[in-house]
Amino acid sequence: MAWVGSIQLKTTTLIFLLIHIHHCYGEYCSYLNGRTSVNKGDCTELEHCVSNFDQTGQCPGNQCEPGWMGPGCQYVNLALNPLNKDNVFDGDMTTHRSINAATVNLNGTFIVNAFIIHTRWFSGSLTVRDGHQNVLLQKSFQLVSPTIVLPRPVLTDILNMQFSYSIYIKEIEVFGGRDVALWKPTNQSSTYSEAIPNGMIKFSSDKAVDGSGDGNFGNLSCTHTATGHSKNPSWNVNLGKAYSIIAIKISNRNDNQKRINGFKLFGTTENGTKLPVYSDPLPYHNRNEIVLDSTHMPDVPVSVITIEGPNDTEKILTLCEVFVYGKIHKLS
Ligand SMILES: [Ca+2]
Repeated sequence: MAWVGSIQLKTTTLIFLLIHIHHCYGEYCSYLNGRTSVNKGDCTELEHCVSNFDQTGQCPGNQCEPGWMGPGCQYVNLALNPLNKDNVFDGDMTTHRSINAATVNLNGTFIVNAFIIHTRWFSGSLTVRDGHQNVLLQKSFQLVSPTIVLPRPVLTDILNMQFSYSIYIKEIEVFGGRDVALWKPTNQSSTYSEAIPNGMIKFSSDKAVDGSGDGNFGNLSCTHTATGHSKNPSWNVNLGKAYSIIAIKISNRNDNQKRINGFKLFGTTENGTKLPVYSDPLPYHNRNEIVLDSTHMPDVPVSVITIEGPNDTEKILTLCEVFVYGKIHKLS
């Protein structure tokens, strides 16, 4: 009887837990450390909060993971790139310096909507110019870590910021896009699967838009087309509507990195025209990620992104994530 009683107790506990989970999270996107993890059909964004986001989908105190910013921490920080070798642009709030001017190289031409200047206190004027010295903003502030929205989105590759005096700055983040491919419908020409003790694992096409760029193949967040196919492998994502694309970042695997070499990327317009966007050049070398900035992007909005695999001997296309940063018109 004691054994039956134990089963009954466990069953009761399980039912209680299920009711508790449903009560707490049923009406909202579920989350783990600020990442939406399940019920994603009801969620539209992946919040990159430091802690769990609240019931409105916003991050408490707007505290975002390094490299992310904006409402719900869903926008990418364009200042965080290898060309800005300065502790004002390293994504680390514990490093800082005192400056009266800053030049942000965006590593490509992007639409910029806003930026955040993380400082102790700033009471003075700020002038922001683009790479051609056109004044984009001139304003006085009395704020700690002001979020500054430009009067209109600006297409530029450089931002020059001039402060009225030297101020202590922990970080400058530049707001420039959101991943419009996240959780959108995907397809691939074939799918590789692997046997495990309790069934099969499929390295399906949706793993390239699950929000994780984890390059460890064993962590099950990368796609893989079937082996032994003679035709060129391909993968695509349907964005649902046409977006002006400002950049695409492809996360590659940590191993077998050469499989991405020689890929071709296309964008398809809403009227069905398939435009060549990028053709991977020779010679090849190993890459953790491939960033295609706006200089590669088509001039017209596209609604489908297609990647066609290399025509090498293996003919395997494997992608850990395809981040497609679409143009944003406003902050919310
Ligand atoms: Ca992934």
